[in-house]
Amino acid sequence: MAEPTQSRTAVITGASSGIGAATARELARQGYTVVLTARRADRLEAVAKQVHSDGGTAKVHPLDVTDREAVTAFAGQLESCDVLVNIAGGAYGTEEIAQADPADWQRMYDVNVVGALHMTQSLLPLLVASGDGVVVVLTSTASFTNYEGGGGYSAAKHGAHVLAETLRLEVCGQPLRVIEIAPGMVHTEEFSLNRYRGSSEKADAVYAGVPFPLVAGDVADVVAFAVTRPSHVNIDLLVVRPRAQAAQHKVHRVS
Ligand code: 8X3
Repeated sequence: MAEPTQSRTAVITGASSGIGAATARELARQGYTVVLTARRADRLEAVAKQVHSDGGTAKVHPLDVTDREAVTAFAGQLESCDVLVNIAGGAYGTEEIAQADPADWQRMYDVNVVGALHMTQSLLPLLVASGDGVVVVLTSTASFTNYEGGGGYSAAKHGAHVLAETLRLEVCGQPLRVIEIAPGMVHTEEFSLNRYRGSSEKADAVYAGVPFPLVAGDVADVVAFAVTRPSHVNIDLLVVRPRAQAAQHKVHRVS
């Protein structure tokens, strides 16, 4: 059974939409005070409203995780932090290596890896001081495999996986759990749209005919499950895919 979560604080990055927003709502439902961070203040306010209407407590803090100074300032004004959920991330472009824009690769590395590094480093003292801290890194099945046109994203997600694995080794013995959640195909509002540079036709084609791809709430449910285990239980890595996706290239579609 999960331990009581009264008055514990969870900071969620990428909380303005998709998996981040769903995770914030789920953790709030489980009794956490959630601190919502992402760049878009208006979207954060909308998520906070949903949390409040569910009966939860949410605070909003607009933040770009790639901006080190802003992250340091954010951490400096937090009184406590028990859980950090690193969800901010994304894929930009589907070009193969021969044509890929290095700027896209840089951007993906910055948000998926360096952003999580900034947040984790800055909140580590509070997480350890809580006596039962949890760091979640949301990676991807792309952290463990490669596919054509996915090189930059996969490289970044491999990096995020390394961050989680290395941190777990380095903090062993301290009151801190490090959890990696690696989802496969998740149909969210923005992920594929960003990857396909705003083409909804191409973004929708990714999920065409797939009976029940995962949705944001499915992943939020898994994150909340992992976070709310008793404090001696560390779920190192949890891979979650829709039943229709047996492997990256093995997707069942119906016409
Ligand atoms: C996204 C999963 O299958 O698009 O993190 O690489 S996939």
